[in-house]
Amino acid sequence: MQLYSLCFILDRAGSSSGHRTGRDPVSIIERAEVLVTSPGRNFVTLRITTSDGVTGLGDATLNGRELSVVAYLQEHVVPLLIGRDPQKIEDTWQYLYRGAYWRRGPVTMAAISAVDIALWDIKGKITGQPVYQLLGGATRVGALAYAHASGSDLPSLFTSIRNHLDQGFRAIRVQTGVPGLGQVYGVGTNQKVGEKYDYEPAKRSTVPLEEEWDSAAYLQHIPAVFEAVREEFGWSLPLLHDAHHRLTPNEAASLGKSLEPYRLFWLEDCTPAENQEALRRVRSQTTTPLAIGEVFNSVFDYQTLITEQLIDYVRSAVTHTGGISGLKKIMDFAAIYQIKSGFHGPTDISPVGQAAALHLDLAIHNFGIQEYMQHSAPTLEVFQTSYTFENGLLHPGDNPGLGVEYDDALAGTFEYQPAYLPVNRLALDGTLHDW
Ligand code: EZ4
Ligand code: CO
Repeated sequence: MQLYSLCFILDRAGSSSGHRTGRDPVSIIERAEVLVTSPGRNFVTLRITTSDGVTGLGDATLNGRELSVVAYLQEHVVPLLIGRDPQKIEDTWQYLYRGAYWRRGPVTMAAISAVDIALWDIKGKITGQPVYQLLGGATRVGALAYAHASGSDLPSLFTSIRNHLDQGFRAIRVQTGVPGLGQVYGVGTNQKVGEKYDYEPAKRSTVPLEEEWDSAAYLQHIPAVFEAVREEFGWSLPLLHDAHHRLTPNEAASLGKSLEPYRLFWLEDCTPAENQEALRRVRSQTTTPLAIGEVFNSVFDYQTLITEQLIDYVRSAVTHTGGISGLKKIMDFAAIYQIKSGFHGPTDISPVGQAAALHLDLAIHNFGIQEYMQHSAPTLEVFQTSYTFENGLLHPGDNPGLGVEYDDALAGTFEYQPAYLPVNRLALDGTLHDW
């Protein structure tokens, strides 16, 4: 008898589910499909289907490097998923991260994110609960969202801010052109009065566009922009600004100081932060709150920044940091140091990734703010969402799972097109400059 049960266990261990943690699964992962569509910009989605016919969606979009994640998923992840227990989210996460030998990196982590998000979606549908309930339930009524306002000059910037305030936004990111420079990244087409935000289009080109940059001209210009915005819109409106990693630590410290009088909600990506120690210089020189992390993909990218309290906000996306499970771990670590969330939510995070962020936003205690750029109409026809925006707050809705549906037929009409983020070179001499 004993021998029989031993054989039984061995047999199960060798079965397609491949591991022995707990009870036999009620259902198994039967199919995992990597879906690519381009309704205005490229999105990569993983759809996992269980033997019970439950489906879950995960976002795997890595802007400008989309097909590398498609290959990683198709060649190295999908074959490992088939036969696994869809309920074992944490075990699958560890299996793909710890078990891969090659840890971290944006491609690997975007792939793991997609699996993790899709499995949370499935668990929600199996249990009949929205994902935020499974994460501990709501700790707030909604997630404060911030919009992107921009203009090439002050009048067009003001129009853009007013348009967003009219839509109900209660926090605004401010970006402008810089005198003497041409197109500046993050500054959209100038809006007309009452016009809805012109979502940041993907740059559809087979090579990156090149833009000009001049840090001295930028540092000279930006404080005056914030002075003008405060004069026009008052002091109670939370204002944010993104420097897109362009400055040295010393320049970043100087910008932080010169913006202190305008009481920013945050200054984002003031300097490239792969050298985390560099932020000590910035932090010691200014009380302007700092947000970093949209290009990070693991807790180790944040280790010094968090333990030394060199930042105030974690900027990661659920899509790039190992999914809901990965980002939740980072946020729990950050909470000990009074660091809050400010999850990345541009239009290159798909509505699936955005929905996943909103469930996490609602559940974690150390929520700060959520970026909300609003996807284009074609994107929202392919990805039908249940999240709402009211009174400046986002809510993920109460559908079981994430609350996003994918329209296959429509998605199939939008073929992938190579698209790149721009690069920038110094206006002075063409030197390729930091992002
Ligand atoms: O440049 O999402 O804060 N938001 C940003 C974005 C990023 C793009 C990169 O893929 O900086 O606009
Ligand atoms: Co940014």
